[in-house]
Amino acid sequence: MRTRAAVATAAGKPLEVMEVNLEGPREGEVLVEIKATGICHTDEFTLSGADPEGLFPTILGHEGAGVVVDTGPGVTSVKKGDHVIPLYTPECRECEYCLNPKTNLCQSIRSTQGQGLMPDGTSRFSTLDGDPILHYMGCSTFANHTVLPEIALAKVREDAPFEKICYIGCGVTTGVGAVINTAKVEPGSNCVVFGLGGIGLNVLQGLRLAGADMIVGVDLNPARKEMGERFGMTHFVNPKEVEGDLVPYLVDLTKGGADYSFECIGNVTTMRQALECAHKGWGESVIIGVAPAGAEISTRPFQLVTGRSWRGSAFGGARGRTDVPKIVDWYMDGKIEIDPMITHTMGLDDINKGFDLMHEGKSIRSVVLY
Ligand code: NAD
Ligand code: AHE
Ligand code: ZN
Repeated sequence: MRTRAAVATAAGKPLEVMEVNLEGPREGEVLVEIKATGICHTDEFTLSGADPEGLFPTILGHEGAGVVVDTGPGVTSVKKGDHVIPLYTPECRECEYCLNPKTNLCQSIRSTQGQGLMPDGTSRFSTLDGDPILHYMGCSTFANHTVLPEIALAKVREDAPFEKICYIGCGVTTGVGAVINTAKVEPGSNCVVFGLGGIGLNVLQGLRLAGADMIVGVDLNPARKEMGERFGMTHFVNPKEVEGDLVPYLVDLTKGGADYSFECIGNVTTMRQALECAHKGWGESVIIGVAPAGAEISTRPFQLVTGRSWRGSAFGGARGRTDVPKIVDWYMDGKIEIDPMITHTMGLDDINKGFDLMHEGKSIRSVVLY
């Protein structure tokens, strides 16, 4: 079939909206019509050329929601008409990783996914001239139709609006999940969140849900103060307005250091600050931000010797097929908010405007509606 897609032809270039060919689903695969997709900072990161796994030409996008249109042979867990959220972290429920309760990082298709290919090593997308176009993070939600393995689809309730729940495909689950699944924050904790964008605001609402006491947000953009307060932030710190070093300022503010800190920027300097503002003896710092190719983190080992620990969280530690439908329920039950974070919507033809708004710091989430 043919479908419309925003194609990333090369690093650093605007996306090009065009008709592409899409082959139907093979064994264990599913054809999905994407109804809405968010634009995450990770799409921008890969498009910029900073992602060591970034390959071109490709169809980016990994924060979508849609409807099953067709299924390949052997598919049993979803059927035509089901509402689904694509999962860049699949859940096969069989691999060594899925069988280990300590991780959500299913590895059953990770190597082909990282090469922009389906599990059988081929791509379903091509140009109208027949040149292959790569998949991205196993999702490619910047195409109106896409093909995914069934293990990479969470089936969700049908009364949930696509244009909101697409955000659960990455940002919401990543932020809320990092608090609940990864850090397992206890009520009464003092916490610091670096970066109050599409991920950091969801960390804030996760902390509110977990019953954290002090919730400090750190961002260079003053407009994020009001937004952060809406999602439970109790104190805002703009590093530009702090006299002297940020770390001792945060340690003082949290009366000895954060029980938990979260880095939601992707900057190795703020990763170090997040670790070092954690409480001596027990403070845990969770890295969520994705740093550019070649970047490395550093700190004095004494920071760890004296009881701080450094951790990371991918997709909020969530097992997608199991946890994503529950997060959709939380949204539908009013337990978490999504609507105010979706600051802009646009059609596929205007997708590059979504990237501009992100660069300008004007949007939290832009959502493309098909
Ligand atoms: P975003 O652009 O919406 O937000 C980033 C925020 O950080 C902005 O508010 C910006 O003003 C602020 N900021 C930038 N530099 C800063 C600095 N030096 N000090 C303080 N604040 C600063 O991005 P996002 O969509 O929220 O994504 C955040 C990061 O999380 C990205 O690196 C993204 O790739 C990553 N991410 C990781 C996962 C995961 O599973 N680990 C999932 C999604 C996104
Ligand atoms: N390809 C990059 C790393 C990208 C990365 O860290 N991705 C996160 C999800 S970001 C979603 O917005 C993730 O889940 N990683 C786990 C995985 O297996 O990719 C690089 O540095 O090579
Ligand atoms: Zn993302």
